[in-house]
Amino acid sequence: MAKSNIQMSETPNRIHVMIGCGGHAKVVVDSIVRQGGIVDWIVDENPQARSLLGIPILNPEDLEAKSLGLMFFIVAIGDNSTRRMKYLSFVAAGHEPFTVIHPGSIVSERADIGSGSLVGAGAVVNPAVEIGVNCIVNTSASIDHDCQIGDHCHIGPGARLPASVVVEDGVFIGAGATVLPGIEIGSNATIGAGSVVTRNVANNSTVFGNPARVRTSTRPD
Ligand code: JB2
Repeated sequence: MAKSNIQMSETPNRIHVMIGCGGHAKVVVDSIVRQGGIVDWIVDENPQARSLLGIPILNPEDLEAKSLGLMFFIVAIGDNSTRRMKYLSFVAAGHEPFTVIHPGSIVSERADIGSGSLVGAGAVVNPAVEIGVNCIVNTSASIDHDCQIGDHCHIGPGARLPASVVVEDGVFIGAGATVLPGIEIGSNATIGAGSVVTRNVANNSTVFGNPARVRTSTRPD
């Protein structure tokens, strides 16, 4: 069942933190506020950062020093590997990821959205879709029936996955790309913006163009 797992009324004293204070963080804060949630603190390693959209920023050591106990968190960093690393370290420390679904998105009750993921404004997630943990379904992305998205993926703004597309962990699909029905995209692959993907994509590959062609592969499959 698609739903946010912000549970403020059940755990009113549990602090909500967001990791990251760059461009993507602004989008995530706005989505959280629009769904009726709050962010108590932002955590970021940039020592110059003081606040974002009125929310105070702490560096990780200051957050630790506050001894706030177990927290709800979301990682608001676009880069998949950085977001994955931060997510795993917060989970390992016992904190609980929360999911953010912008109220201006359309998400089927028959879709599954993993914890710590964001579904942004104008995005559509149709029935029988599974989305893993710590993903970004960015602004106006469209994920149609029976698609399976792994963990730590980023489906870029306006990207289109018409049906039954399989996306493994850590994949980045650039803005406006289209992946044809039934295509499989291997883990940590990158799909360039505006590409049309007509063939399966190997793990760790970078493909782009129409039709999308392989440009690099950092590791043999
Ligand atoms: O280890 C790290 C790290 N730790 C904290 N590596 C990187 N690259 N960044 C780290 N950060 C924090 O993430 C930085 O201190 C900074 O606050 C934030 C990255 O901000 P930036 O504006 O560079 O990127 P972003 O992830 O917020 O947004 C990117 O991804 C979005 C999806 C941009 O490409 C946006 O245009 C895009 N919409």
